[in-house]
Amino acid sequence: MLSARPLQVLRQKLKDFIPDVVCLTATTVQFSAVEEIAASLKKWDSLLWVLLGGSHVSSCPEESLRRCKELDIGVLHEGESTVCELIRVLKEGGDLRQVEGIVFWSEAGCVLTPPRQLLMALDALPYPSYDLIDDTGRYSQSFFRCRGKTLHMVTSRGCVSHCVFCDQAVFGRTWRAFSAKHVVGKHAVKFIAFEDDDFCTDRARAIDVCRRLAASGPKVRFGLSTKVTRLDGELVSWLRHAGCWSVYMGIESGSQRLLNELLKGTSLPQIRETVRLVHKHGLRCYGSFIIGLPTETAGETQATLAYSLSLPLDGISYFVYTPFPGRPLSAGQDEAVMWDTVGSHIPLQRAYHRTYSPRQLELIRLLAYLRFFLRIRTAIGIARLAIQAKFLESVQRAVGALRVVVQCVFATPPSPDELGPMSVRRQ
Ligand code: B12
Ligand code: SF4
Repeated sequence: MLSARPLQVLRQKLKDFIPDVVCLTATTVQFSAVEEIAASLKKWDSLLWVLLGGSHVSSCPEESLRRCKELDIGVLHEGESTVCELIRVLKEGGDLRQVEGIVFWSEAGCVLTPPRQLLMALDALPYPSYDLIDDTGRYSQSFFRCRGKTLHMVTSRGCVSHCVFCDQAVFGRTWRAFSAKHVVGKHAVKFIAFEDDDFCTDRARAIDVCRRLAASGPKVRFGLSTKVTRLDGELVSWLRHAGCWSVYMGIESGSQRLLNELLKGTSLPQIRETVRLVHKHGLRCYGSFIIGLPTETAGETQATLAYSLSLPLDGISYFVYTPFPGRPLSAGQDEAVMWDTVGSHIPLQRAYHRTYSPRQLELIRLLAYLRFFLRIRTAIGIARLAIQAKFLESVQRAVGALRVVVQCVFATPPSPDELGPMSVRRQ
């Protein structure tokens, strides 16, 4: 739910600017906010073109337009070329069918134009105008902000892996990247959060980025996400040498059977070894886990929690499994997701699991976090971090994160009978 305030701000902007086209973006959990915004936009000016891009509409184009009647056009997959062409066609009153990679309604029904080819030469895209961001802190997660002025960058697109829960509808399975030279431009920041799906897909490029970062002016610290299978001693040394502060890995489960089912391509001993390696080089190591996977048994949930707590991790995320649209739902359960009720303000997902109720899953998650944060190792790490960085900000962050998890536990879980039209139910 949006508060009234952003809508008021938006209305004022519309009055001042009088646009012809409004572009919105949304992941699945943000879609309910899009519905609200699009309805207001059309109420204020019925002649506006309302466009939506991002992961949700790319995953389920027709369903998105069916669900939100105020959306005129969905922009699928990569948007840079499409939006330029689209604006030209709208301006000239041309034929929308000629624009690749969009979805819209015609009198004959829903039209899905052929997909647009992926952008391969990413360096050809205009360099972002970072100078237009007056206060980078406004757009940073507080977690990174406490490291100083932070920039978030996505330096590659696509992921070659096939983890079954992961939505790759926007950038696909073909990996492409900005060159190391392009990545290490002139940034007056203290910290870069590399938000790539898998920063180290191309080992040589990752080392090239490290080499250039190490050689460039004042030290910039950075954090990245990568796959467990990418890291070896030499690469981790390079990361350390270049100023890497944290490495985030999707570990997902403490059950080998579930790792195999997710097509992670990892093994439990290998994960442990990699976490140790990262730790040994003095980098902070973060791991994320999923609980409530479709065929997960109570024993496997316990195994995941025990395994997660047995690793020398500095930070942890536990997510409740949500089968996002477009991803295969694993076999063997009656399962449903309410896309229309997931909140955009908290990452609250409600999947119906055969062993657990949504509330039980949230409770397991809360207890897992408590167990992690009550470890002496974690407490020392947090205290150290708080001393190094801004103490108050660190405390606020911890309290904020805990509040979200508690909110998830006490939010009234909807019953399966309340499922809305966008729910996905196993046949
Ligand atoms: C970084 C990141 C985060 C960060 C954001 C930090 C930050 N400061 O931005 C954090 C950690 C907060 C986060 C949280 C979550 N994330 Co996230 N995240 C990402 C990640 C890795 C990069 C996002 C990004 O910046 N991409 C680069 C931009 C340029 O891509 P883009 O937004 O898709 O835009 C392109 C096109 O879609 C298109 N486009 C987009 N909008 C529009 C609009 C118009 C009008 C046009 C023309 C074009 C257009 O043009 C762009 C350029 O081609 C993506 C994966 C990925 N590779 O994109 C996942 C991803 C977006 N996240 C995902 C998920 C699931 C989540 C969470 C739900 C996790 C959780 N369980 O809590 C939350 C939800 C947050 C939310 N409110 O939506 C999923 C979304 C799947 C889905 N169907 O919704 C993704 C795709 C990961 C995945 N593969 O599963 N995330
Ligand atoms: S979970 Fe990570 S490694 Fe797996 S497909 Fe998604 S982005 Fe790639």
